[in-house]
Amino acid sequence: MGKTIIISNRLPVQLQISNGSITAVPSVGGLATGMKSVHSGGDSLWIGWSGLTDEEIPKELAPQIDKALAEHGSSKVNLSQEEVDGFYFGFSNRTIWPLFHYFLEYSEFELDSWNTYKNVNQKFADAVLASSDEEDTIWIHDYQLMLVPQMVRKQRPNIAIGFFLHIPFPSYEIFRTLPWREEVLEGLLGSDLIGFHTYDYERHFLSSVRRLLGLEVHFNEIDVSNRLVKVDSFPMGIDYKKFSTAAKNHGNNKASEQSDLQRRLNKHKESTPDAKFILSIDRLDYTKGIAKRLNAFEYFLKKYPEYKEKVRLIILAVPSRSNVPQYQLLKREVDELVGRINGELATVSWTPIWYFYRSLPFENLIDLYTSSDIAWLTPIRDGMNLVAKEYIATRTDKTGVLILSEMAGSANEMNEALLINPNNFEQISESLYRAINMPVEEQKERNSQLQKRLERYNVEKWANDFMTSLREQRELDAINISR
Ligand code: ADQ
Repeated sequence: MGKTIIISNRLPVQLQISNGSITAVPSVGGLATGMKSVHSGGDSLWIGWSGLTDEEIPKELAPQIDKALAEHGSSKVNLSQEEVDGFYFGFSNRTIWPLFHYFLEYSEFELDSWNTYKNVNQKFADAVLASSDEEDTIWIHDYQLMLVPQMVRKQRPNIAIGFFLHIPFPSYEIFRTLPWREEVLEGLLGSDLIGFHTYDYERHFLSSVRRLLGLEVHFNEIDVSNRLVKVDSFPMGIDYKKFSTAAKNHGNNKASEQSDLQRRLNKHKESTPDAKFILSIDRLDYTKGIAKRLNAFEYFLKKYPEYKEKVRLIILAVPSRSNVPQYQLLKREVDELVGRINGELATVSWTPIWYFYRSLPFENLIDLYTSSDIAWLTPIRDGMNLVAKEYIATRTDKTGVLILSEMAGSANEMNEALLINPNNFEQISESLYRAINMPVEEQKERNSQLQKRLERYNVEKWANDFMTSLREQRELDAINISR
Protein backbone atom coordinates (compact mmCIF):
# COMPACT_ATOMS: atom_id res chain seq x y z
CA MET A 1 0.00 0.00 0.00
CA GLY A 2 1.23 3.47 -0.85
CA LYS A 3 1.15 6.61 1.25
CA THR A 4 -1.70 9.03 1.90
CA ILE A 5 -1.51 12.57 0.54
CA ILE A 6 -3.82 15.23 1.93
CA ILE A 7 -4.29 18.44 -0.02
CA SER A 8 -5.97 21.57 1.28
CA ASN A 9 -5.64 25.26 0.58
CA ARG A 10 -3.85 25.85 3.89
CA LEU A 11 -1.35 23.57 5.56
CA PRO A 12 -2.08 22.31 9.09
CA VAL A 13 0.91 24.32 10.37
CA GLN A 14 1.54 28.03 10.64
CA LEU A 15 4.89 29.56 9.80
CA GLN A 16 6.30 32.13 12.15
CA ILE A 17 9.30 34.19 11.12
CA SER A 18 11.16 36.07 13.80
CA ASN A 19 14.74 37.32 14.12
CA GLY A 20 15.74 35.64 10.88
CA SER A 21 14.64 32.19 11.92
CA ILE A 22 11.57 30.19 11.19
CA THR A 23 9.29 27.93 13.18
CA ALA A 24 6.35 25.83 12.06
CA VAL A 25 3.60 25.62 14.67
CA PRO A 26 0.79 23.06 14.28
CA SER A 27 -2.67 24.64 13.82
CA VAL A 28 -5.40 23.67 16.20
CA GLY A 29 -8.24 23.84 13.67
CA GLY A 30 -10.87 21.14 13.26
CA LEU A 31 -9.50 19.81 10.00
CA ALA A 32 -5.95 19.47 11.33
CA THR A 33 -7.23 17.60 14.40
CA GLY A 34 -9.61 15.43 12.41
CA MET A 35 -6.95 14.33 10.00
CA LYS A 36 -4.53 13.33 12.76
CA SER A 37 -5.41 9.67 12.42
CA VAL A 38 -4.96 9.85 8.63
CA HIS A 39 -1.92 12.11 8.64
CA SER A 40 0.28 9.98 10.81
CA GLY A 41 3.85 10.95 10.13
CA GLY A 42 6.07 8.78 7.92
CA ASP A 43 3.66 7.38 5.36
CA SER A 44 1.62 10.51 4.77
CA LEU A 45 2.16 13.94 3.34
CA TRP A 46 0.10 17.14 3.56
CA ILE A 47 0.35 19.55 0.64
CA GLY A 48 -0.94 23.11 0.85
CA TRP A 49 -0.18 26.80 0.89
CA SER A 50 1.86 28.02 3.86
CA GLY A 51 -0.04 31.31 4.26
CA LEU A 52 3.01 33.34 3.17
CA THR A 53 3.26 34.61 -0.39
CA ASP A 54 6.48 34.33 -2.41
CA GLU A 55 7.04 38.03 -1.79
CA GLU A 56 6.76 37.55 1.98
CA ILE A 57 9.30 34.73 2.24
CA PRO A 58 12.88 35.96 2.59
CA LYS A 59 14.96 34.07 0.00
CA GLU A 60 17.60 33.01 2.47
CA LEU A 61 14.94 31.35 4.63
CA ALA A 62 13.34 29.27 1.87
CA PRO A 63 15.39 26.07 2.53
CA GLN A 64 14.75 26.37 6.28
CA ILE A 65 11.02 26.65 5.64
CA ASP A 66 10.94 23.49 3.57
CA LYS A 67 12.84 21.68 6.31
CA ALA A 68 10.56 22.98 9.08
CA LEU A 69 7.48 21.91 7.11
CA ALA A 70 8.93 18.50 6.32
CA GLU A 71 9.29 17.88 10.05
CA HIS A 72 5.49 18.13 10.22
CA GLY A 73 4.96 15.88 7.19
CA SER A 74 4.05 18.93 5.12
CA SER A 75 5.12 20.38 1.83
CA LYS A 76 4.18 23.78 0.49
CA VAL A 77 2.80 25.06 -2.79
CA ASN A 78 4.37 28.44 -3.56
CA LEU A 79 1.94 31.21 -4.42
CA SER A 80 2.63 34.81 -5.41
CA GLN A 81 0.52 37.68 -4.12
CA GLU A 82 -1.16 37.94 -7.52
CA GLU A 83 -2.08 34.26 -7.43
CA VAL A 84 -3.49 34.52 -3.92
CA ASP A 85 -5.53 37.55 -4.98
CA GLY A 86 -7.04 35.86 -8.03
CA PHE A 87 -7.38 32.33 -6.71
CA TYR A 88 -8.21 32.79 -3.04
CA PHE A 89 -9.66 36.27 -2.57
CA GLY A 90 -10.96 36.22 -6.14
CA PHE A 91 -12.56 33.08 -7.54
CA SER A 92 -12.74 31.09 -4.28
CA ASN A 93 -14.13 33.83 -2.07
CA ARG A 94 -15.90 36.19 -4.46
CA THR A 95 -17.42 33.60 -6.78
CA ILE A 96 -17.71 30.12 -5.28
CA TRP A 97 -18.20 31.00 -1.60
CA PRO A 98 -21.17 33.38 -2.14
CA LEU A 99 -22.69 31.24 -4.90
CA PHE A 100 -22.55 27.99 -2.93
CA HIS A 101 -24.10 29.78 0.07
CA TYR A 102 -26.97 31.10 -2.09
CA PHE A 103 -25.72 34.72 -2.10
CA LEU A 104 -26.08 34.97 -5.83
CA GLU A 105 -26.07 38.76 -5.75
CA TYR A 106 -22.57 38.75 -4.19
CA SER A 107 -21.08 36.37 -6.77
CA GLU A 108 -18.67 37.92 -9.24
CA PHE A 109 -18.02 36.08 -12.48
CA GLU A 110 -14.64 37.27 -13.73
CA LEU A 111 -12.68 35.45 -16.38
CA ASP A 112 -9.32 36.58 -14.99
CA SER A 113 -9.88 35.14 -11.56
CA TRP A 114 -11.28 31.92 -13.06
CA ASN A 115 -8.08 31.59 -15.08
CA THR A 116 -5.95 32.16 -11.98
CA TYR A 117 -8.06 29.57 -10.12
CA LYS A 118 -7.34 27.06 -12.90
CA ASN A 119 -3.61 27.83 -12.90
CA VAL A 120 -3.31 27.59 -9.14
CA ASN A 121 -5.29 24.34 -9.08
CA GLN A 122 -2.80 23.04 -11.65
CA LYS A 123 0.04 24.06 -9.31
CA PHE A 124 -1.51 22.03 -6.49
CA ALA A 125 -2.04 19.10 -8.87
CA ASP A 126 1.59 19.34 -10.03
CA ALA A 127 2.76 19.27 -6.43
CA VAL A 128 0.70 16.11 -5.89
CA LEU A 129 2.04 14.54 -9.08
CA ALA A 130 5.61 15.31 -8.09
CA SER A 131 5.25 13.48 -4.78
CA SER A 132 2.94 10.59 -5.65
CA ASP A 133 2.74 7.35 -7.54
CA GLU A 134 -0.20 5.14 -8.59
CA GLU A 135 -0.19 3.26 -5.27
CA ASP A 136 -0.96 6.35 -3.21
CA THR A 137 -4.28 7.60 -1.85
CA ILE A 138 -5.10 11.27 -2.33
CA TRP A 139 -7.61 13.20 -0.21
CA ILE A 140 -8.38 16.69 -1.55
CA HIS A 141 -10.26 19.24 0.56
CA ASP A 142 -12.71 21.96 -0.23
CA TYR A 143 -13.96 24.52 -2.69
CA GLN A 144 -10.60 26.12 -3.44
CA LEU A 145 -9.38 22.93 -5.12
CA MET A 146 -12.30 21.55 -7.11
CA LEU A 147 -10.31 21.07 -10.34
CA VAL A 148 -7.43 19.17 -8.74
CA PRO A 149 -9.07 15.69 -8.83
CA GLN A 150 -9.36 15.69 -12.64
CA MET A 151 -5.91 17.25 -13.10
CA VAL A 152 -4.32 14.47 -11.06
CA ARG A 153 -6.48 11.76 -12.66
CA LYS A 154 -5.29 12.74 -16.15
CA GLN A 155 -1.69 11.92 -15.28
CA ARG A 156 -2.34 9.07 -12.84
CA PRO A 157 -5.38 7.18 -14.15
CA ASN A 158 -5.28 4.52 -11.43
CA ILE A 159 -4.55 6.51 -8.33
CA ALA A 160 -7.20 6.60 -5.54
CA ILE A 161 -8.69 10.09 -5.17
CA GLY A 162 -11.19 11.33 -2.58
CA PHE A 163 -12.64 14.84 -2.41
CA PHE A 164 -14.55 16.43 0.47
CA LEU A 165 -16.52 19.67 0.20
CA HIS A 166 -16.74 21.57 3.51
CA ILE A 167 -19.38 24.05 2.31
CA PRO A 168 -22.88 23.42 0.94
CA PHE A 169 -23.34 22.28 -2.64
CA PRO A 170 -26.18 24.48 -3.90
CA SER A 171 -29.26 23.41 -5.79
CA TYR A 172 -29.03 23.02 -9.55
CA GLU A 173 -30.88 26.30 -10.15
CA ILE A 174 -28.15 28.19 -8.31
CA PHE A 175 -25.19 26.17 -9.53
CA ARG A 176 -26.22 26.48 -13.19
CA THR A 177 -25.60 30.26 -13.06
CA LEU A 178 -21.83 29.65 -12.85
CA PRO A 179 -20.28 30.27 -16.29
CA TRP A 180 -17.72 27.48 -15.75
CA ARG A 181 -20.16 24.98 -14.24
CA GLU A 182 -19.25 22.02 -16.49
CA GLU A 183 -15.53 22.43 -15.85
CA VAL A 184 -16.09 22.47 -12.10
CA LEU A 185 -18.21 19.30 -12.21
CA GLU A 186 -15.71 17.57 -14.47
CA GLY A 187 -12.91 18.64 -12.14
CA LEU A 188 -14.66 17.01 -9.18
CA LEU A 189 -15.47 13.86 -11.14
CA GLY A 190 -11.79 13.05 -11.36
CA SER A 191 -12.34 11.61 -7.85
CA ASP A 192 -13.37 8.07 -6.92
CA LEU A 193 -15.33 9.34 -3.93
CA ILE A 194 -16.90 12.77 -3.38
CA GLY A 195 -18.06 13.54 0.15
CA PHE A 196 -20.47 16.18 1.45
CA HIS A 197 -21.66 17.06 4.95
CA THR A 198 -25.32 16.26 4.23
CA TYR A 199 -27.55 14.17 2.02
CA ASP A 200 -29.11 17.35 0.57
CA TYR A 201 -25.77 18.65 -0.75
CA GLU A 202 -25.15 15.21 -2.23
CA ARG A 203 -28.56 15.27 -3.93
CA HIS A 204 -27.95 18.75 -5.36
CA PHE A 205 -24.61 17.67 -6.75
CA LEU A 206 -26.05 14.56 -8.39
CA SER A 207 -28.83 16.59 -9.93
CA SER A 208 -26.32 19.05 -11.45
CA VAL A 209 -24.23 16.20 -12.80
CA ARG A 210 -27.27 14.60 -14.41
CA ARG A 211 -28.66 17.79 -15.90
CA LEU A 212 -25.51 19.60 -16.93
CA LEU A 213 -23.31 16.70 -18.02
CA GLY A 214 -26.05 14.24 -18.97
CA LEU A 215 -24.23 11.45 -17.13
CA GLU A 216 -26.00 8.37 -15.84
CA VAL A 217 -26.48 8.27 -12.08
CA HIS A 218 -27.34 4.97 -10.38
CA PHE A 219 -28.50 5.79 -6.87
CA ASN A 220 -25.31 7.48 -5.61
CA GLU A 221 -22.85 6.35 -8.25
CA ILE A 222 -22.00 8.15 -11.44
CA ASP A 223 -20.88 6.43 -14.58
CA VAL A 224 -17.86 8.36 -15.88
CA SER A 225 -16.48 6.68 -19.03
CA ASN A 226 -14.68 3.64 -17.61
CA ARG A 227 -15.01 4.49 -13.91
CA LEU A 228 -17.66 4.75 -11.23
CA VAL A 229 -17.61 7.79 -8.97
CA LYS A 230 -19.32 7.38 -5.62
CA VAL A 231 -21.01 10.32 -3.89
CA ASP A 232 -21.90 10.14 -0.21
CA SER A 233 -22.51 12.19 2.91
CA PHE A 234 -20.06 12.26 5.82
CA PRO A 235 -21.21 14.74 8.48
CA MET A 236 -18.04 16.13 10.06
CA GLY A 237 -17.72 15.83 13.83
CA ILE A 238 -15.45 17.50 16.37
CA ASP A 239 -12.68 16.35 18.67
CA TYR A 240 -15.26 15.68 21.38
CA LYS A 241 -12.79 14.55 24.01
CA LYS A 242 -10.66 17.65 23.62
CA PHE A 243 -13.62 19.95 24.29
CA SER A 244 -15.25 17.92 27.06
CA THR A 245 -11.95 17.35 28.88
CA ALA A 246 -10.99 21.01 28.63
CA ALA A 247 -14.40 21.95 30.07
CA LYS A 248 -14.02 19.45 32.93
CA ASN A 249 -10.56 20.76 33.82
CA HIS A 250 -11.81 24.28 33.52
CA GLY A 251 -14.49 23.55 36.12
CA ASN A 252 -11.78 22.42 38.56
CA ASN A 253 -9.63 25.52 38.10
CA LYS A 254 -8.83 27.47 41.26
CA ALA A 255 -9.65 31.19 41.14
CA SER A 256 -5.95 31.99 40.71
CA GLU A 257 -5.78 29.79 37.60
CA GLN A 258 -8.67 31.47 35.86
CA SER A 259 -8.27 33.72 32.85
CA ASP A 260 -9.06 37.43 33.01
CA LEU A 261 -12.04 36.80 30.77
CA GLN A 262 -13.38 34.12 33.11
CA ARG A 263 -12.95 36.40 36.11
CA ARG A 264 -14.93 39.11 34.35
CA LEU A 265 -17.67 36.67 33.40
CA ASN A 266 -17.83 35.42 37.00
CA LYS A 267 -18.06 38.95 38.34
CA HIS A 268 -21.09 39.65 36.19
CA LYS A 269 -22.69 36.37 37.16
CA GLU A 270 -22.23 37.17 40.84
CA SER A 271 -23.68 40.67 40.55
CA THR A 272 -26.71 39.52 38.51
CA PRO A 273 -27.27 35.84 39.36
CA ASP A 274 -30.54 35.58 37.37
CA ALA A 275 -29.09 37.07 34.22
CA LYS A 276 -28.49 34.80 31.24
CA PHE A 277 -25.51 34.84 28.92
CA ILE A 278 -26.38 34.23 25.28
CA LEU A 279 -23.37 33.38 23.14
CA SER A 280 -22.69 33.49 19.45
CA ILE A 281 -19.34 32.64 17.86
CA ASP A 282 -18.61 32.84 14.16
CA ARG A 283 -16.12 34.08 11.63
CA LEU A 284 -17.29 37.53 10.56
CA ASP A 285 -18.99 36.29 7.41
CA TYR A 286 -22.26 37.33 5.77
CA THR A 287 -23.35 33.68 5.61
CA LYS A 288 -23.38 33.50 9.40
CA GLY A 289 -26.35 35.88 9.79
CA ILE A 290 -24.71 38.12 12.42
CA ALA A 291 -26.53 41.32 11.39
CA LYS A 292 -29.90 39.54 11.31
CA ARG A 293 -29.16 38.06 14.71
CA LEU A 294 -28.49 41.50 16.17
CA ASN A 295 -31.76 42.80 14.73
CA ALA A 296 -33.56 39.76 16.10
CA PHE A 297 -32.07 40.43 19.54
CA GLU A 298 -33.40 43.96 19.47
CA TYR A 299 -36.79 42.61 18.34
CA PHE A 300 -36.78 40.20 21.28
CA LEU A 301 -35.96 42.91 23.81
CA LYS A 302 -38.71 45.13 22.46
CA LYS A 303 -41.22 42.30 22.54
CA TYR A 304 -40.19 41.12 26.01
CA PRO A 305 -38.93 44.26 27.78
CA GLU A 306 -38.99 42.38 31.10
CA TYR A 307 -35.75 40.73 29.96
CA LYS A 308 -33.86 44.01 29.80
CA GLU A 309 -30.97 43.74 32.26
CA LYS A 310 -31.68 39.99 32.46
CA VAL A 311 -29.94 38.86 29.31
CA ARG A 312 -26.63 39.71 27.73
CA LEU A 313 -25.57 38.78 24.23
CA ILE A 314 -21.89 37.98 23.75
CA ILE A 315 -20.93 38.18 20.10
CA LEU A 316 -17.50 36.81 19.23
CA ALA A 317 -16.60 37.41 15.60
CA VAL A 318 -13.31 36.25 14.14
CA PRO A 319 -11.82 38.59 11.53
CA SER A 320 -12.00 36.91 8.15
CA ARG A 321 -11.19 37.70 4.48
CA SER A 322 -11.01 41.40 5.21
CA ASN A 323 -9.61 42.08 1.70
CA VAL A 324 -12.99 41.22 0.18
CA PRO A 325 -15.30 44.28 -0.01
CA GLN A 326 -18.44 42.43 1.21
CA TYR A 327 -16.60 41.56 4.43
CA GLN A 328 -15.57 45.18 4.97
CA LEU A 329 -19.19 46.28 4.50
CA LEU A 330 -20.40 43.64 6.92
CA LYS A 331 -17.84 44.73 9.52
CA ARG A 332 -19.15 48.28 9.29
CA GLU A 333 -22.77 47.10 9.49
CA VAL A 334 -22.13 44.97 12.58
CA ASP A 335 -20.12 47.75 14.30
CA GLU A 336 -22.96 50.17 13.67
CA LEU A 337 -25.72 47.82 14.75
CA VAL A 338 -23.97 46.96 18.02
CA GLY A 339 -23.40 50.66 18.68
CA ARG A 340 -26.98 51.61 17.88
CA ILE A 341 -28.62 48.82 19.91
CA ASN A 342 -26.34 49.34 22.90
CA GLY A 343 -26.86 53.11 22.61
CA GLU A 344 -30.64 52.76 22.58
CA LEU A 345 -31.13 50.06 25.18
CA ALA A 346 -28.21 50.17 27.63
CA THR A 347 -28.73 51.30 31.22
CA VAL A 348 -26.18 52.48 33.76
CA SER A 349 -25.65 48.92 34.95
CA TRP A 350 -26.29 46.96 31.76
CA THR A 351 -24.83 46.72 28.27
CA PRO A 352 -27.02 44.38 26.21
CA ILE A 353 -24.31 43.32 23.74
CA TRP A 354 -20.66 42.54 24.35
CA TYR A 355 -18.94 42.45 21.01
CA PHE A 356 -15.46 40.98 20.51
CA TYR A 357 -13.92 41.21 17.04
CA ARG A 358 -10.88 38.96 17.33
CA SER A 359 -9.68 35.40 17.38
CA LEU A 360 -9.44 34.00 20.89
CA PRO A 361 -7.16 31.30 22.28
CA PHE A 362 -8.72 27.91 22.96
CA GLU A 363 -8.87 28.49 26.76
CA ASN A 364 -11.00 31.59 26.24
CA LEU A 365 -13.34 29.75 23.88
CA ILE A 366 -13.85 27.24 26.69
CA ASP A 367 -14.47 30.12 29.16
CA LEU A 368 -17.23 31.39 26.90
CA TYR A 369 -18.80 28.03 26.08
CA THR A 370 -18.91 26.94 29.71
CA SER A 371 -20.21 30.28 31.02
CA SER A 372 -23.04 30.73 28.53
CA ASP A 373 -26.57 29.58 29.27
CA ILE A 374 -27.58 29.68 25.63
CA ALA A 375 -25.65 29.28 22.37
CA TRP A 376 -27.40 31.19 19.63
CA LEU A 377 -26.18 30.23 16.14
CA THR A 378 -28.25 31.53 13.29
CA PRO A 379 -26.34 31.18 10.02
CA ILE A 380 -28.27 32.00 6.87
CA ARG A 381 -26.42 29.13 5.23
CA ASP A 382 -23.62 26.98 6.69
CA GLY A 383 -22.03 23.77 5.41
CA MET A 384 -21.98 22.23 8.88
CA ASN A 385 -21.23 24.65 11.79
CA LEU A 386 -18.87 23.11 14.28
CA VAL A 387 -19.41 25.77 16.95
CA ALA A 388 -22.83 24.22 17.69
CA LYS A 389 -21.14 20.87 18.34
CA GLU A 390 -18.32 22.40 20.39
CA TYR A 391 -20.80 24.20 22.68
CA ILE A 392 -22.67 20.98 23.44
CA ALA A 393 -19.43 19.06 24.07
CA THR A 394 -18.37 21.55 26.76
CA ARG A 395 -21.64 21.30 28.74
CA THR A 396 -20.32 18.72 31.15
CA ASP A 397 -23.22 19.16 33.61
CA LYS A 398 -25.58 18.84 30.61
CA THR A 399 -27.24 22.22 31.17
CA GLY A 400 -27.44 24.85 28.44
CA VAL A 401 -29.64 25.41 25.42
CA LEU A 402 -28.60 25.42 21.79
CA ILE A 403 -30.63 27.52 19.37
CA LEU A 404 -29.55 26.57 15.87
CA SER A 405 -30.47 27.63 12.37
CA GLU A 406 -32.06 24.92 10.29
CA MET A 407 -29.89 26.21 7.41
CA ALA A 408 -26.73 24.79 9.08
CA GLY A 409 -25.72 21.29 8.03
CA SER A 410 -25.37 20.37 11.71
CA ALA A 411 -29.13 20.90 12.23
CA ASN A 412 -29.67 17.53 10.51
CA GLU A 413 -27.97 15.73 13.38
CA MET A 414 -29.00 18.05 16.19
CA ASN A 415 -32.76 17.75 16.34
CA GLU A 416 -32.76 18.19 20.13
CA ALA A 417 -31.63 21.80 19.68
CA LEU A 418 -34.24 24.52 19.22
CA LEU A 419 -34.19 24.79 15.45
CA ILE A 420 -35.13 28.08 13.86
CA ASN A 421 -35.40 29.77 10.49
CA PRO A 422 -32.92 32.69 10.68
CA ASN A 423 -35.28 34.93 8.71
CA ASN A 424 -38.21 34.45 11.07
CA PHE A 425 -37.76 37.01 13.87
CA GLU A 426 -40.98 35.99 15.55
CA GLN A 427 -39.85 32.36 15.78
CA ILE A 428 -36.35 33.38 16.87
CA SER A 429 -37.64 35.57 19.61
CA GLU A 430 -40.01 32.82 20.82
CA SER A 431 -37.12 30.35 20.88
CA LEU A 432 -35.02 32.77 22.93
CA TYR A 433 -37.92 33.09 25.37
CA ARG A 434 -38.22 29.30 25.48
CA ALA A 435 -34.48 28.82 25.97
CA ILE A 436 -34.36 31.32 28.84
CA ASN A 437 -37.24 29.55 30.55
CA MET A 438 -36.40 25.94 29.72
CA PRO A 439 -36.49 23.71 32.84
CA VAL A 440 -33.09 22.28 33.74
CA GLU A 441 -34.42 18.72 33.41
CA GLU A 442 -35.42 19.33 29.82
CA GLN A 443 -32.02 20.91 29.05
CA LYS A 444 -30.27 17.85 30.43
CA GLU A 445 -32.45 15.45 28.51
CA ARG A 446 -31.82 17.20 25.21
CA ASN A 447 -28.09 17.57 25.78
CA SER A 448 -27.62 13.95 26.86
CA GLN A 449 -28.90 12.81 23.49
CA LEU A 450 -26.78 15.32 21.63
CA GLN A 451 -23.63 14.49 23.56
CA LYS A 452 -24.00 10.76 22.99
CA ARG A 453 -24.18 11.30 19.25
CA LEU A 454 -21.31 13.81 19.12
CA GLU A 455 -19.05 11.62 21.21
CA ARG A 456 -19.66 8.66 18.92
CA TYR A 457 -19.46 10.48 15.57
CA ASN A 458 -16.36 12.46 16.38
CA VAL A 459 -13.98 13.92 13.84
CA GLU A 460 -11.70 10.90 13.90
CA LYS A 461 -14.61 8.66 12.97
CA TRP A 462 -15.50 11.09 10.18
CA ALA A 463 -12.00 10.86 8.68
CA ASN A 464 -11.83 7.08 9.07
CA ASP A 465 -15.30 6.56 7.55
CA PHE A 466 -14.27 8.61 4.53
CA MET A 467 -11.03 6.70 4.03
CA THR A 468 -12.76 3.33 4.46
CA SER A 469 -15.40 4.28 1.93
CA LEU A 470 -12.72 5.41 -0.54
CA ARG A 471 -10.91 2.12 -0.17
CA GLU A 472 -14.12 0.12 -0.64
CA GLN A 473 -15.05 2.15 -3.69
CA ARG A 474 -11.68 1.40 -5.27
CA GLU A 475 -12.09 -2.31 -4.61
CA LEU A 476 -15.57 -2.34 -6.14
CA ASP A 477 -14.41 -0.37 -9.13
CA ALA A 478 -11.54 -2.79 -9.69
CA ILE A 479 -14.04 -5.68 -9.75
CA ASN A 480 -16.28 -3.81 -12.21
CA ILE A 481 -13.43 -2.99 -14.55
CA SER A 482 -12.14 -6.57 -14.59
CA ARG A 483 -15.62 -7.90 -15.58
P1 ADQ B 1 -16.22 27.81 9.20
O1 ADQ B 1 -17.11 28.61 8.32
O2 ADQ B 1 -14.98 28.46 9.64
O3 ADQ B 1 -15.86 26.40 8.51
P2 ADQ B 1 -17.27 26.46 11.72
O4 ADQ B 1 -17.64 25.08 11.34
O5 ADQ B 1 -18.25 27.03 12.67
O6 ADQ B 1 -17.19 27.47 10.49
O7 ADQ B 1 -15.83 26.44 12.37
C1 ADQ B 1 -15.26 27.55 12.99
C2 ADQ B 1 -14.13 27.13 13.92
O8 ADQ B 1 -13.43 28.30 14.33
C3 ADQ B 1 -14.64 26.44 15.17
O9 ADQ B 1 -13.84 25.33 15.44
C4 ADQ B 1 -14.48 27.51 16.27
O10 ADQ B 1 -14.16 27.01 17.53
C5 ADQ B 1 -13.38 28.38 15.74
N1 ADQ B 1 -13.60 29.78 16.15
C6 ADQ B 1 -14.68 30.50 15.89
N2 ADQ B 1 -14.57 31.72 16.44
C7 ADQ B 1 -13.37 31.78 17.03
C8 ADQ B 1 -12.63 32.81 17.74
N3 ADQ B 1 -13.10 34.04 17.93
N4 ADQ B 1 -11.43 32.52 18.18
C9 ADQ B 1 -10.92 31.29 17.98
N5 ADQ B 1 -11.54 30.32 17.32
C10 ADQ B 1 -12.75 30.55 16.84
C11 ADQ B 1 -16.17 25.73 7.27
C12 ADQ B 1 -17.65 25.70 6.88
C13 ADQ B 1 -18.46 25.11 8.00
C14 ADQ B 1 -17.95 23.71 8.33
C15 ADQ B 1 -16.43 23.73 8.54
C16 ADQ B 1 -15.87 22.30 8.66
O11 ADQ B 1 -18.12 27.00 6.54
O12 ADQ B 1 -19.84 25.05 7.65
O13 ADQ B 1 -18.56 23.26 9.53
O14 ADQ B 1 -15.77 24.36 7.47
O15 ADQ B 1 -16.20 21.53 7.55
